[in-house]
Amino acid sequence: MAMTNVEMTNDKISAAIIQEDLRTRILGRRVVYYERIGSTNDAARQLADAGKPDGTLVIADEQSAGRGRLGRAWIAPARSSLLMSLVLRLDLRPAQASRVTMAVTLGACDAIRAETGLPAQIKWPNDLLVRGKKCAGILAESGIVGEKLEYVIVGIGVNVNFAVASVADIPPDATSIADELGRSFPRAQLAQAILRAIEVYYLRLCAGQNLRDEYKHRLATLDQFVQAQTAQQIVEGIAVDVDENGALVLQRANGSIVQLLAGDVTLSHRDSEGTLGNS
Ligand code: BT5
Repeated sequence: MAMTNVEMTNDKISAAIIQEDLRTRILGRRVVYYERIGSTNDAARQLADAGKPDGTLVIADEQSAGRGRLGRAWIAPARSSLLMSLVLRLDLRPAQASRVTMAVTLGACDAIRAETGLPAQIKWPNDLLVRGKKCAGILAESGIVGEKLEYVIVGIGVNVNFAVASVADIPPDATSIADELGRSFPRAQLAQAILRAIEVYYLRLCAGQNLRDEYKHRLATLDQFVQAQTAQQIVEGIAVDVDENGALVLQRANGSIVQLLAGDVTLSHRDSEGTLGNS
């Protein structure tokens, strides 16, 4: 879709705007807003290290060093996106930290669906897709002291009011809410809905419930043949399940089962010769 300027004239974000009629119990009860910052995840970590409470939110209009996983960059034009990070403190073991990613990814997915009507889906482990294109990414980073998970910082980047094709360095398999809706969408309204939706899952997680079934049902790749790139290897197989810690369970062609805790997944297909290719 050709859209050159989808920036809204009055799409302001501030701590007061986010907190107005927010109606959450924990998330966003404290908000720190920056017009421009390196990375909201770094700012949130500093606040967490300084003892700021569960649910503290950092939100920015622009990042000069926004990042994804493995040192990758997260690109967002100023005032175009949601760029925010939560300080979350809950009683989990370090090995269970990815349950927090599940809660946040689920909440963001539900809120985008409910607010915009767009068919958002989860791409394991931390992306949101609309019609197969990435519109949001989640970056969770643990704060571990000794054996204890002291906090988890979860960053959420959502492409909202810009034409993705107009921004260099954003890959072509990305999209924005505005690209998909054909009109801009108020960022603060979406941010509030995301916080409310995450909180529902977060409270369930804190109460000891598991989010595996909900997460699984929103997965774009369930029952599909996928190729997963991990730090060590490339694994191919059918994505048959997700375990309680969010690990992707793949069934390989020889029937063996592999569980992946982290990685990047590409949807693959078998061509007529039965060999594999990416789509
Ligand atoms: C992610 O990493 O998708 C996590 C992104 C988290 C961003 C938020 S913004 C607020 C908070 N503060 C931060 O500094 N970060 C978080 P990953 O799965 O590694 O994907 C990164 C890859 O996505 C890049 O290598 C690009 O290929 C692509 N990418 C970069 N910007 C994008 C965008 N705006 N939309 C879609 N894809 C993008």
